[in-house]
Amino acid sequence: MKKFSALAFILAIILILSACGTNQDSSGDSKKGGSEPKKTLKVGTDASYAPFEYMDKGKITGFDVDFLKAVMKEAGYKYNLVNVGWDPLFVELKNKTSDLGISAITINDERKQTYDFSKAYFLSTNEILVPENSKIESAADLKDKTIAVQSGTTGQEAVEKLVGKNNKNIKKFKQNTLAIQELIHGGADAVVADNTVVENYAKNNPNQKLKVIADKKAFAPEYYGLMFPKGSKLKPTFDKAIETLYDNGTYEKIYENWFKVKPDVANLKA
Ligand code: LYS
Repeated sequence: MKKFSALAFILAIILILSACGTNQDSSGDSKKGGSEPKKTLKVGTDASYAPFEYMDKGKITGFDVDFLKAVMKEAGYKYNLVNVGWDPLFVELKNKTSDLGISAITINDERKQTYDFSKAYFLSTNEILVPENSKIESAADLKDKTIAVQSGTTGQEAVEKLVGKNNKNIKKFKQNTLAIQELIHGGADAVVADNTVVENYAKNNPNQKLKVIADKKAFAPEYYGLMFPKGSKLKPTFDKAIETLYDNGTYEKIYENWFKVKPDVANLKA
């Protein structure tokens, strides 16, 4: 009798456990049928960098936002996208109070020491935004000019390389939109930021009479990635999801929707 009830007990446990497994699978949360329920991820961003992430009618909108949605669907995660701001985003990921960040974040060696990155998902480079009548023609002309940048960006870094790290002519702002406002109000001669962002601004605000200057010799190509706390277990899952979006045409669709041209997926995958 005792033996029987012990057996029944074990059988009951096995039944309960396998029922849990089925539950997980049928919830549609997990494509791989992982044994642990997936938590809702907190994703940090700086929603002042159109067209990647910006506020529109109270909602965070942009290419990154659509890309993130597709990646999360593919990876089988629920998430909350939170506008934490640029500098705080790095703090959040360092302290692991966010699970990942998406914010037109350039993958570079310095950041790689403290954070992990996904595969690349966007090709970018810095460019110079100036008034239409500006005499600035290249990065070399930025010497002795007042330059506005978003602090803690590769734009700031590039400008420091050009004019010296502690140069007083560099004005740093918490948001790129504030750097552009400084230019418009005459407090700066130029803004250096990601090409897509400055081109987007000049095009969408024709009455501000701005133009954009590219300088391939001064500004190197950069790639955006999702940024994770160092050692995050999420990286392989998200790399795989991004690869799938490249292969099944979803990435191309989202990209074309925002930029009206086809992306160079082969280059991004390389
Ligand atoms: N891509 C640049 C960087 O990672 C600028 C990003 C700014 C985002 N608000 O530094």
